[in-house]
Amino acid sequence: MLFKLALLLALGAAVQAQSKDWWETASFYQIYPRSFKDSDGDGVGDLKGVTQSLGYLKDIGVTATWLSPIFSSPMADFGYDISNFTDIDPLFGTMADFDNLIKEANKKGIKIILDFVPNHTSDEHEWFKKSIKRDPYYKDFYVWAPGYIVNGTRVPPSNWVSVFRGSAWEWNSARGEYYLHQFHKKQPDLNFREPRVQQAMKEVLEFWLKKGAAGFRIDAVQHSFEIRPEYDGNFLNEPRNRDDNDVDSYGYTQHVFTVDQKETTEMIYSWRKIMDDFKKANGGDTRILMAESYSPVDVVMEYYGNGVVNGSHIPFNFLMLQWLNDKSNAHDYENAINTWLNNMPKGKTANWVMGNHDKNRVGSRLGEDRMDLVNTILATLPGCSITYQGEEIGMTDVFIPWEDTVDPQACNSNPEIFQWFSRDPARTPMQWNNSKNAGFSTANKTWLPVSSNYLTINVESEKKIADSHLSFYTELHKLRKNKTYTNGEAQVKAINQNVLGIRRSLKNDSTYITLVNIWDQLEFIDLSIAFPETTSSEFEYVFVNRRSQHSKKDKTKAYSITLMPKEAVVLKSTSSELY
Ligand SMILES: *[C@@H]1O[C@H](CO)[C@@H](O)[C@H](O)[C@H]1NC(C)=O
Ligand SMILES: *[C@@H]1O[C@H](CO)[C@@H](O)[C@H](O)[C@H]1NC(C)=O
Ligand SMILES: *[C@@H]1O[C@H](CO)[C@@H](O)[C@H](O)[C@H]1NC(C)=O
Ligand SMILES: *[C@@H]1O[C@H](CO)[C@@H](O)[C@H](O)[C@H]1NC(C)=O
Ligand SMILES: *[C@@H]1O[C@H](CO)[C@@H](O)[C@H](O)[C@H]1NC(C)=O
Ligand SMILES: *[C@@H]1O[C@H](CO)[C@@H](O)[C@H](O)[C@H]1NC(C)=O
Ligand SMILES: *[C@@H]1O[C@H](CO)[C@@H](O)[C@H](O)[C@H]1NC(C)=O
Ligand SMILES: CC(=O)N[C@H]1CO[C@H](CO)[C@@H](O)[C@@H]1O
Ligand SMILES: [Ca+2]
Ligand SMILES: [Ca+2]
Repeated sequence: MLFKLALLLALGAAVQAQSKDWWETASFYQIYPRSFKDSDGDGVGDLKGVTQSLGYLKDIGVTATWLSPIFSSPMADFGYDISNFTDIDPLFGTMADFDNLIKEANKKGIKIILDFVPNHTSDEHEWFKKSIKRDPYYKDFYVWAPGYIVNGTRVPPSNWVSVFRGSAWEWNSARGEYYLHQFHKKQPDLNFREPRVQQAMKEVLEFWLKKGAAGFRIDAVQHSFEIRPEYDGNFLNEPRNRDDNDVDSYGYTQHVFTVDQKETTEMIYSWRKIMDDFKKANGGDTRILMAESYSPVDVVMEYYGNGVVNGSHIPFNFLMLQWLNDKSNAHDYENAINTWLNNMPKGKTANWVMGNHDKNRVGSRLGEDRMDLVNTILATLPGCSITYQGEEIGMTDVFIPWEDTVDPQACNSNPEIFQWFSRDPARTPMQWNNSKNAGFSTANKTWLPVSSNYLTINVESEKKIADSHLSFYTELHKLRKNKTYTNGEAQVKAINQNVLGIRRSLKNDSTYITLVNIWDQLEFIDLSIAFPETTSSEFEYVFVNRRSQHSKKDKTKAYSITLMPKEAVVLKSTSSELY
């Protein structure tokens, strides 16, 4: 009897280990709603536009999306300045449009993740207005400090600098104090040391969970807490960075008191509990947290959990995005990828990110002829792949002159240096077809200009071409659903200076090998040097990019593989004995 029970339990555990939860193998897609699809011709994308495009997302293999903010906002930071966390901005539509989006997305099996922006609100939020008036409930909702009078002049509470340049402190004459804004001055920082703020934000999360959100992507988590104030209500200066003498530059100080305070991880754990409790109470699929933070690896790894409690299901992995550039070789790729895999706590899920609305596009950063290589790598690594809208069709940055620049991070600078800061080039409208405004909008003027390359780089045209960026992406994301990819082991190795190899294997199943030639020489590869188990094995080509001279179904021996410059291929073992 006991023996039978033990056997059943063991079997149960084995079965569980095999079947992954939806998010562990998801193909995520980031939608920047302003630039995705404009349904009403005002030049700005909206929720109805997203709903209309769900079929497209399904077709290309996307299983979950995360939407940049769609909430009420004066748009000083294009939606990251929220004036009401539980209402839809009219620019994007209505609550009914949101409900409809969820309904249609559910029908197609696509999860909708919302952007949660806890660090700050808009200065037009009711909470801030009440805090200014020292309303008894709201007075400590924000980070207020008196500052100093020096020789008759008022000076800020500390030398802290905003991410968007200039002092992070703004004087508010109505309250007679400074408030902290780590971003735009229209984005006052919430005070997470005030339990009422934590409660208010918990209610925001629960509101959207009830509305059907599958989880949240948490914005700028590392900025949530600041050091505690001094006895006089002011704050300690941050130490100077010797190599930056521009007082307005974010690099002027070392951010030891304004980012990565130890309370941050505890807060993430408490938000995770909200997700888990909601599922316990209401059933349904797991609701997830994706935490955005550009913190050091050891800090980010703590977001996963501490071995006792769980944290963010997916702390965004920005290592590839931050470490790789157009000079990187295969060893650099190996290092960026394995640093994450080797540091990740056992049993957690990896994720792979190469772009978002804050960074230059992959084709512009790494070279247009590397876009398919990058998509091949992201799709064949273990865990979640995360695509920023437009990367699947190979969109590139669009030059926006100073006069037309709208991003506050760039507008806070000057015509000489704005290009270093502007995030507009990666935010231009999605290119759907070769009609007016690339099919994005019927407006005469879109909020940012459409790229001039839209006649060829667009969804409709690329669908019809077998070796387009989009066809490759779609093919890879089908391949990714194979069991070896969803459940298998991974080994990532530079085969030489120029070629990266990714081996995916699963007991009793096919082994897959991704090979990408990052540079411009012809390469002759013996696979068994990197992956000894492959000696004398035969492989079949199951994916080839435009540079390849092979066709799918071609066979090759492991010891003699030729790769063209910038070629990307996936090989599949012809027998399953390789493991
Ligand atoms: C947010 O908007 C909703 C719907 O219009 C409203 O009921 C709620 O009071 C607003 N909340 C705040 C804090 O202004
Ligand atoms: C204040 O004024 C005095 C006298 O003019 C001067 O020596 C001192 O440096 C000033 N302090 C600051 C912080 O500017
Ligand atoms: C953490 O997550 C794992 C995997 O989902 C689960 O097995 C474990 O019970 C969770 N731990 C807690 C404390 O909830
Ligand atoms: C391009 O897309 C727009 C918006 O969906 C549509 O009105 C237009 O007819 C499309 N053009 C072509 C050539 O399909
Ligand atoms: C767009 O421009 C055309 C031609 O100048 C004009 O007739 C039309 O009214 C404009 N449409 C809008 C929505 O402004
Ligand atoms: C598995 O990969 C093969 C290519 O080897 C592909 O044809 C097939 O569609 C994939 N299966 C699934 C379920 O995605
Ligand atoms: C693999 O195949 C062998 C022989 O067919 C079998 O005994 C074993 O249970 C299989 N393992 C798995 C994990 O399926
Ligand atoms: C990638 C990302 O979402 N970055 C956001 C971080 O937070 C600031 C302020 O909310 C936004 O401006 C960025 O776009
Ligand atoms: Ca619109
Ligand atoms: Ca903060």
